[in-house]
Amino acid sequence: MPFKNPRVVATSPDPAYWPAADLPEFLFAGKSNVGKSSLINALCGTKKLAYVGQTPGKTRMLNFYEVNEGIRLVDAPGYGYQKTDPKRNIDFGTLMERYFDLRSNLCKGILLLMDCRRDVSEDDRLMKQLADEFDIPLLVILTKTDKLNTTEKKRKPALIAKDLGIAESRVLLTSSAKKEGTDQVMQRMLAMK
Ligand SMILES: Nc1nc2c(ncn2[C@@H]2O[C@H](COP(=O)(O)OP(=O)(O)OP(=O)(O)O)[C@@H](O)[C@H]2O)c(=O)[nH]1
Ligand SMILES: [Mg+2]
Repeated sequence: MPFKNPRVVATSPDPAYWPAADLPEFLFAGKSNVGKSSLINALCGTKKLAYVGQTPGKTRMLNFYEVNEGIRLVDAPGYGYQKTDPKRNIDFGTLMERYFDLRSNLCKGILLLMDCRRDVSEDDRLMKQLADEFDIPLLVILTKTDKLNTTEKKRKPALIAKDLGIAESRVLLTSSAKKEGTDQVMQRMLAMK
């Protein structure tokens, strides 16, 4: 069952326009094009909530979505995408700094998304460090598992967990395209809120 009654509550890089600090939040982070917006849509049972694009860098600011389960999903821009428009966009580091400074106490989990076919990047490691620094639980979501065969699906979580130095139970496999693993992600989020 997807999250109920998903709605956009804010879309801005400016904290003045962010929602009141009154609900547990989950931050969706990861390299550009990894499937953050697609996963949010899959969890919410819609294709239209978060903007999904063919070219990297579609999500440019923090997008806050609220669901009836009493949590907010926060869609972050992807890192590793350089083409910022200086007039309209602030860089990823500044945006994350703002978010963590103001809302790290609200953030009950960072969902660090990684393409299941790739290795851990330096930016992924930095994100993990941020989670440690602010004492926020981390869930690693390996995305696009429809691109992996069964053997690789079995192997990959342990490899990534070892590389990042986290428990294998913190690594989940998902395919937003096939709606696989999404129920498990929701259950974990609700248990963390
Ligand atoms: N095969 C497959 N493709 C996927 C899956 N999830 C997302 N994609 C594709 O990956 C591309 C990027 O998806 P987005 O959800 O926009 O990724 P994002 O991480 O939000 O990207 P940015 O906002 O640019 O950082 C799109 O072409 C999606 O259709 C999946 O589970 N399987
Ligand atoms: Mg996006």
